[in-house]
Amino acid sequence: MRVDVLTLFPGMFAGPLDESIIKRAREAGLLNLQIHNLRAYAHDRHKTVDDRPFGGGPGMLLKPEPLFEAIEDLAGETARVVLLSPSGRGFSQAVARELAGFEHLLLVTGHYEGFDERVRAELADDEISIGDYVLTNGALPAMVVIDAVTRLLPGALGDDQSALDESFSHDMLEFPQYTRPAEFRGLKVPEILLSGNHAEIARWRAEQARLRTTERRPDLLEQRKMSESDSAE
Ligand code: 9D3
Repeated sequence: MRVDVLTLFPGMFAGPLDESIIKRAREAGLLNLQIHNLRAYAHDRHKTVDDRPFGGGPGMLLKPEPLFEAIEDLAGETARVVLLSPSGRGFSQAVARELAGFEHLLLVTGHYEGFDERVRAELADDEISIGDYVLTNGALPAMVVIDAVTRLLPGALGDDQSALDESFSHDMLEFPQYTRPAEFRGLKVPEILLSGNHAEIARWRAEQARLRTTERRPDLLEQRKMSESDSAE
């Protein structure tokens, strides 16, 4: 998969995408990632990329001209153009799966108060937010999307890890896990896990997962009920 990123802060991308699974996916040729500085597409000698909103109000907007030229240049006819903005639809595992199905993504990150609306209307295929909190710009959200999408590319994960992921869908939190030693600073591992009784262990884990999900993420159980009733004839 090819992923191009258009950003005012290319320096933010050095580091997080050069480690671990993303690093390996890039080295293996599964991910061809290129970071582009929007400022390189500015027209004037001051490299202006933003301006004040018509009608007044706080902050600045990204001007249409550099964005149009950059996106037309980088997207060609092939790329899925995805804006990162607080007004986007919520990112999720399901959206990551959708994006992983495209051969070429162009992620366009905003800042300040956002994009001139004509960019949205004419160039964007999708617009994504990673959650309801305010960040300083869209660089970290773009990296979150790249991370979640890359690990879904065939061959990016070890076989055991991907198989594990399939059986454990994202509608339940994980059960508590322990490793050696069986007692640490007087803190004991639950007896059942040392019993060797695999049926009992499976039952205990399922119960713990459900208790934890009820406590922390009741919304996940509600979604599960809804998808169960959806699929019942
Ligand atoms: C006008 C009020 N603000 C919207 C909540 C303006 C604004 C604040 C921060 C516009 C852009 C930003 C920078 N954030 C992003 O570009 C961004 C983001 C985020 O802040 N939270 C979650 N997901 C995303 S994706 C892009």
